[in-house]
Amino acid sequence: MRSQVVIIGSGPAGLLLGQLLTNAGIDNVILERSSKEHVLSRVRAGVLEEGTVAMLEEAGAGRRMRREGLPHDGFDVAFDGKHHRIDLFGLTGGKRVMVYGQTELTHDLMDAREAAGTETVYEAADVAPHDFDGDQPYVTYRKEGVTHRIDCDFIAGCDGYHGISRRSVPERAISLFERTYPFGWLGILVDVPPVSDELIYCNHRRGFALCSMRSTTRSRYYVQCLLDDRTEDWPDERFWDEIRRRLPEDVAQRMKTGKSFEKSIAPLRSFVAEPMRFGRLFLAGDAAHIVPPTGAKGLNLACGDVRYLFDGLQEYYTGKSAAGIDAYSAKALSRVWKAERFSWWMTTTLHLFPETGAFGRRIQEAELDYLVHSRAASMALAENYVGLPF
Ligand code: RFL
Ligand code: PHB
Repeated sequence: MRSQVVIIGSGPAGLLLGQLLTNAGIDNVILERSSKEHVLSRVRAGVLEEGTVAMLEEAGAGRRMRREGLPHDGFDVAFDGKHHRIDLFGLTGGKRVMVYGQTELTHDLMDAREAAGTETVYEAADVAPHDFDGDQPYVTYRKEGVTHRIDCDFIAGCDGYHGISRRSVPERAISLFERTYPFGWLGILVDVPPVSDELIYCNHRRGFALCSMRSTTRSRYYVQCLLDDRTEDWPDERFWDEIRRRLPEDVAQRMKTGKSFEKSIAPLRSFVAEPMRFGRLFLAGDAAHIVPPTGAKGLNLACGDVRYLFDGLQEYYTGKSAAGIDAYSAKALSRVWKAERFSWWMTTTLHLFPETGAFGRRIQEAELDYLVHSRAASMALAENYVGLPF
């Protein structure tokens, strides 16, 4: 079998790239290790930048998001028992974000792909990219005990942090940059109305907390937890008790609680692989970089990579120029590092780092006080949060 582009992974990066390629008449196949149901069961991101929203629309998969997504013009930063609004719309000259779950976005892109009749192979085992340093790359995989081979022009490694694409690159050809944080996020989903119309990011002596949502009737809440905590350590009663202690009094008092139907713990990590292109293999999304979720950047960065990669591939096929794909890695990394910086900064400012001691705590207090009382500092936060331009 032959396809112009083989995409490894059907997360947001792979699906969005696939849909843009299909619409541009460039044939592609997605090879996904898991089942469709498994991919759709992962609860992750919730905040989309305007650029991401525009790309979903460009891909023809934005209709439900426009109908059901919640546009947000600001969010609150809470500390020291008080909360302060960051007016995203006012501070950025009219930009906002869209609250719409990654699960829904993935669903919409899968539906669009099915409607277009483009192939996805789910439960593809032992996917392996080959010969991408030459000009006749191919990908092999196993399905129901049979080995298959797809010859292609290009391979897009959109298979996330644990994928095979990055690990297929010889060690000497790749540089890795990494920082891990000494805590995780415990997140729950619960069908009660959100405590506020907008998100609340909260710094507290007991640790970070975040109030987010999926709809006007479904809340998504997080608390900073220990790295070795397990969900069994956190029955709902403990979770509600803890998040209420961290939030400002007025917020804690009006918070509606209920039985959670999803609970998971995620470690926090900053990670970048350089470069993002190896001959005819391109890495995009979490396969190339990870940010801690505090800045809500992971999914949006994946879509930013897809912007540059799709434009480059389209230029290659229609304009007969390799300039776009040649510039891909440098362009993507320049944007990636800015989002890495922002996510690291937001994480550092809002979480409890016991090892930094009393000095670290005072610096954090000064940073937060400066942030909410200086228009320049608030503007810098807002500009990064709504997303730097592509
Ligand atoms: P994904 O979503 O991990 O998809 C990769 C896909 O590749 C498949 N795969 C393979 N397929 C074939 N062969 C192999 N060997 C394979 N290995 C893996 C996997 O099964 C999977 O289907 O990567 P992608 O597409 O790059 O998308 C990245 C985003 O999912 C990620 O950055 C975000 O979820 C991060 N994130 C957030 N991002 C935001 O922009 N805004 C947010 O508000 C936000 N909140 C979050 C987050 C991530 C979180 N966790 C759990 C890490 C909140 C949390 C708690
Ligand atoms: C979420 O709703 O899951 C969410 C929102 C904002 C973040 C991270 C996660 O910064």
